[in-house]
Amino acid sequence: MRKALLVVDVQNDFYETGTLPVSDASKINEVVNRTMKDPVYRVIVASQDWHPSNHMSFAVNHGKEPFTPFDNGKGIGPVLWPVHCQQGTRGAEFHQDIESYRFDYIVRKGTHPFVDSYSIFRENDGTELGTDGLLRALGIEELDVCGLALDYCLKYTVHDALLTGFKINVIINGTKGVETNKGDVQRTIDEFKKAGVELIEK
Ligand code: VGL
Ligand code: ZN
Repeated sequence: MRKALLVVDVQNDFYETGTLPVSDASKINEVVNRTMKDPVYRVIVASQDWHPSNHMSFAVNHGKEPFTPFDNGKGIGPVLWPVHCQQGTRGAEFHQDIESYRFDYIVRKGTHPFVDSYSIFRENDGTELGTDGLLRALGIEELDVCGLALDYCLKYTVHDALLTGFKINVIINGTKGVETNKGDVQRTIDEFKKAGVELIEK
C-alpha cells in the first residue's frame, strides 16, 4: 500500500513555551525527524494552524477567558482558545528542531475568521481542505500520523481519515496531548483502539 506521513501542527505555540502549550511536546521532535527519513513514505503532508487575528476561536475576541466552553454549532468550539498560531507570527512557525524542509505539502487551516479547523482534511463546518483529493490523486491508501495535539487536531484528523476510508496508524511516541480536561488523552487512545486504529511506535 502506498503510504503517506501526516505531521500535524508542529508549531511553536503548541510547544512548552507557546501560548497553547502541550506538555513534553518537544519530546516528539526526535521521533518525527527520524520517521520523516523513512523511505516508505511517498509523501509527507504537514498541517499548519494559521489563524487571522480576528479568529473567533480566540476567547479574547468574545471578551471571554481561554478554555471557556463555547459551541456555536457552526465551526467554533467546544471551547475557546488562547490566541495561538496567528498568521505570520513566530508562534505559527514550525518548531526550529523539526526538519520542516522535508514536508512535501503544507495544508494551512483555520484561516477563515468564523470557522475553526482541527483536522487536516476538513474544517469544523465540514468544508473540505483538499487533503483527501491530494492523497487520492497520489494513490495513497495508508497514513501514519504524528504531531500535536493528540486530543484535538490529531484526533479529528484520525476521525476524518477513517470516514474517508484510509487505513490509519497513530505513531504514539510521536504525539502528545493538550489535556484540556483530565483524562482526554486516555479517552482519545481508547477511542482510537475501538475504531480499529493501529497504535505504532517509531
Ligand atoms: C489545536 C486547538 C486549537 C491543535 C489547534 O493543533 O490541536 N488545538 N487549534
Ligand atoms: Zn487553532
